[in-house]
Amino acid sequence: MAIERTLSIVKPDAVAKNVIGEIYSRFEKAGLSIVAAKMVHLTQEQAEGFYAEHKERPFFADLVAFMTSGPVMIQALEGENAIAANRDLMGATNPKEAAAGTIRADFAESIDANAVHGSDSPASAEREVAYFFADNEICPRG
Ligand code: RTP
Ligand code: MG
Repeated sequence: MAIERTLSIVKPDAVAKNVIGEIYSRFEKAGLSIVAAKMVHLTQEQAEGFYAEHKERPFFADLVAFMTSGPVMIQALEGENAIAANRDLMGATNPKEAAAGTIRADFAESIDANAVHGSDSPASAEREVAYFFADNEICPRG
């Protein structure tokens, strides 16, 4: 299995609920290591650029408004199959459809306030990690 990196964000709803540590614990218990982290209150420009792939979607304005509504915790995770492993931990986009025991089932309120972001492919992981972290801000394990 491949060691990968993926970009994870604890979204404003989960930061406000004070569950950053509980979410980090799930990453670590699943064998994912935090190799970079920072807390940021995203600007509109940062959020729009990050979610640029969705800019024609009807929910884009709401998504950007939500992602700039409070601070987020941004981390790069590293481990075996990290991209899919993180998506498994997160659960479905809509928390009503998220499997029991997933982060979104346990902490998310709605499809908008859905607790976490995770890269969805190797290409998006590479772009998203580089969007928030310079090479010298990442501390690889191993
Ligand atoms: P994310 O990018 O945040 O990890 O979420 P995701 O891959 O599970 O979902 P994605 O399709 O990339 O959508 C990004 C975020 O936009 C909001 N969304 N709203 N109202 C809607 O139909 C709708 N669809 C998506 C969600 O907050 C989702 O996390
Ligand atoms: Mg996505």
